[in-house]
Amino acid sequence: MGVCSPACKLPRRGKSCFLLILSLSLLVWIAAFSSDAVKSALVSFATAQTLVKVETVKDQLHSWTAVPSRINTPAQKAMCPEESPLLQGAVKLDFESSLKLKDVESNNKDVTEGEYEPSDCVSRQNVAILIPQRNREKHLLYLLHHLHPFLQRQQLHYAIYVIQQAGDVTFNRAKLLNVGYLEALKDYSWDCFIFHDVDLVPENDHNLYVCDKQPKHLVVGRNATGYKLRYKGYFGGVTAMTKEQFLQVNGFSNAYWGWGGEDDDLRIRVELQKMKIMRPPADIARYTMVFHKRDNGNEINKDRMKLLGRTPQVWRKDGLNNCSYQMLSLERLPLYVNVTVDIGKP
Ligand code: UD2
Ligand code: MN
Repeated sequence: MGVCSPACKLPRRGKSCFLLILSLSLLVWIAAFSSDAVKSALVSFATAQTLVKVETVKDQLHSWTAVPSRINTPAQKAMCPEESPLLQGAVKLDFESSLKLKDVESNNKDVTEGEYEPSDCVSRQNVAILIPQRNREKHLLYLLHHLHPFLQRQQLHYAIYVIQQAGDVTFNRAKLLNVGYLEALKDYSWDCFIFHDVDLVPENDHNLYVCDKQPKHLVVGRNATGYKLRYKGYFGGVTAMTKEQFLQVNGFSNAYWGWGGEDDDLRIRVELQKMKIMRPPADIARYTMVFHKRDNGNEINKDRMKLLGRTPQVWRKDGLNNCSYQMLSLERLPLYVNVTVDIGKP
């Protein structure tokens, strides 16, 4: 048995109380007779002690009054399954001439300003759909009518952007898609971009609108071509690239005015980066193209072969990094973000 002070004879709890009082009086005593520096150090020490005490009391209170946390905080959403249980496979498409925008809006009440996300799980990718458009309002209506439910069945967080070329100078699909990419990224850091013709409606919802390790071409076949790939290397219609893949190729060229060539140019850019184009199986990657004639203002681009020849030399300087345009308006409509832009002229 060693020598024992009166303090050690007290019960454990009383002992720590005694020690606390002793040290606090010591602090008060030093504070009263010491320099300002020592004083402020002591004050912060004492404050810290008090905070710790308050926190401990709070914790204690919480444990007495706590209700199960799932009632207080919203449940953490799990990742959506790898394959959505909502997929239907081949779906019957309808192109009713009486279809109205109001009908499509009322069928898609969960879409806000063109954006949707699943309520019960976290989407595996965040996807921006970019649609270049001029004077194709009816096609846009049919596409919205089918695409919104299609994307929702895929359990995606997505937003649809329609990029309208203002004026009537020659159309430039590729440059509009560059604008769409740049503008959509101002809203959200989308993982994946789908570059989508306005007149192509997907027939099978197993054709997933997500990006892969390589750029994806989603149109293997369509009604007008007997559902066959038009030619080897064909990369038009609907394509999917991640934010990084598209940046790596410097986007589309801005130099293709009128019909044709811009899709082949993008393929060349992809190949120059040693990326490999992937395609879903032919029985899934099927589209119906709404019938149309060649538009006024989108005549065949006679320079396209010449332009394609110089892509390996110019792609670094012609693309996202020199895409100049003037935004005329950005309207957040119920079913899509409507970007109207002046992209200049050839
Ligand atoms: C093919 C490609 C398309 C593109 C084009 C050549 C397929 C399925 N599609 O489409 O991706 O490479 O050849 O440029 O092979 N547009 C308007 N208003 C216009 C003109 C064009 O909105 O006045 C838009 C619209 O989104 C349309 C797209 O540009 O779907 C392509 O134009 P197109 O449909 O006239 O050309 P098409 O069907 O030959
Ligand atoms: Mn077309």
